[in-house]
Amino acid sequence: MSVIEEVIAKVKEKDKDQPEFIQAVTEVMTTLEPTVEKHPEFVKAKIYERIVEPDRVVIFRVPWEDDKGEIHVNRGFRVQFNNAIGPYKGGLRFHPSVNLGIIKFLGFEQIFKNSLTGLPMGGGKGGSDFEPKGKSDREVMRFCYAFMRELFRHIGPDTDVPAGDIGVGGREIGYMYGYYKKIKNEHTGVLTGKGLEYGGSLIRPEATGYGLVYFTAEMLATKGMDFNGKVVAVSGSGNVAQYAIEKVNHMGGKVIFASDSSGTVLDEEGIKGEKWEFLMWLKNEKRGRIREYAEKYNLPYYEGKSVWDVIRDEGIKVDIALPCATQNEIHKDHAEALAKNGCVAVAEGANMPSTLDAIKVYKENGILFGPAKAANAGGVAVSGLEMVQNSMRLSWTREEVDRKLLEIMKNIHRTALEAAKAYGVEGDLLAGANIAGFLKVARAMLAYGVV
Ligand code: NDP
Ligand code: 2IT
Repeated sequence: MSVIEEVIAKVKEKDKDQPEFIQAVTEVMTTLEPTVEKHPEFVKAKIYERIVEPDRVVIFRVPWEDDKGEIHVNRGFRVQFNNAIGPYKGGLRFHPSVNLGIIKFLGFEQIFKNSLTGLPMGGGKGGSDFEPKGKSDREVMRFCYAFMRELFRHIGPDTDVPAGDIGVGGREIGYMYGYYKKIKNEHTGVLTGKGLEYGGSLIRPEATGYGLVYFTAEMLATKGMDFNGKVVAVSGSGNVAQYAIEKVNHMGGKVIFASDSSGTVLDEEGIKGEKWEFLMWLKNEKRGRIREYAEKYNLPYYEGKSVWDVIRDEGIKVDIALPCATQNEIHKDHAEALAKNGCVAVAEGANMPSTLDAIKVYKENGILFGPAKAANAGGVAVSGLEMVQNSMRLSWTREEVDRKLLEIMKNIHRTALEAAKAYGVEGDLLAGANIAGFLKVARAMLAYGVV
């Protein structure tokens, strides 16, 4: 067995109740095979074994009171995975599906993603099995306070800097930051994604979606293509999806799908202009369902189906797929349907939206593939820029931040391609991103000795 196979086998045995973590480790580790031969020093220092073990995991009780005075108890998590190259950095997810394995997979991916941005950030992730849907603002506020009542002792601007993810947006960051500031009596950059009035960065809300489209444009350019006139499938209708749709429109593409966990709408005219504004209002102000978009514009709605189910079942042709909802939304049969219908590129806005089998199908069919840790790194990159602005106590303009974001996305694309070439897997963005992200962290770990 190779070193890599041994590491995967050990994780499968030790963390057998964590399928998503096993999947993420398998995806990263198998592509690191070419680094083993070139770096006996990593093998000797057991870097591969060490990198799959988090620095620490904090699990805590989150008791809170609803509007009727009834008490609820949720479980809180923060996985501080690796701080070799900077303070732990990564989002918080509030969703009923959250468990240790999901937070570990996200934290593990974050190590390599953050490394790829070129900014000094380690990898971490956290969250809770709390369901924000259907809760009043006051209930969300009490939950966020209760969550921060424990989390505050584990984080800090030079220690660990959380941000948003599924179920955590501007509202939640506001409540959590307000509570942290109150109990610590400190106004520091301990969270990113803050409001503009209290230390947030321009373009942070847009960053993941915009960055995804910038990255995809780089991928397309390698084949002499661009977004102009392309039909695009975006899944989800949250933060990442919303700004991905906006940027595809800017670039001359047409987005014909949006979805949520209840169903999918097909809008063959494209989600643009006043319709995009309505989507923003529906999801961010009203906090309604995508079904209401279909009803308002009298469009086909597919209850209980994902975007990828609809493409498969209805045989709909799309040129580009941008999954922006959640992990493992694209399975093998979905990927086969995309290939059959002429899709040329898949770039991941969500974290690990493609199963390992789906990724194989992309490869076999020559579909350009932009893996999450490269394609969606724009969000955390602008979080890094928010940290810089907080430290300097100044704020950059929209144009400055957007220009830096574009530069970073281009750089990630180039770095991944160069690493792929240097390690004998030319053109493979997945392997290249994993290798490039890994090398920086591994070298730092090596420099520290055995800690
Ligand atoms: P939001 O909470 O804003 O939106 C999530 C969207 O995905 C909603 O439309 C939601 O539908 C849908 N969704 C969530 N869970 C499921 C599920 N289990 N099945 C089907 N649909 C689901 O989150 P974000 O837009 O921030 O995050 C989307 C993805 O992007 C996640 O994978 C996240 O990890 C990743 N990401 C986010 C970044 C960020 O900066 N926010 C940065 C990098 C990656 P519903 O409303 O019904 O729940
Ligand atoms: O998955 C991710 O990169 C995020 N949710 C953003 C993390 C961050 O710290 O901005």
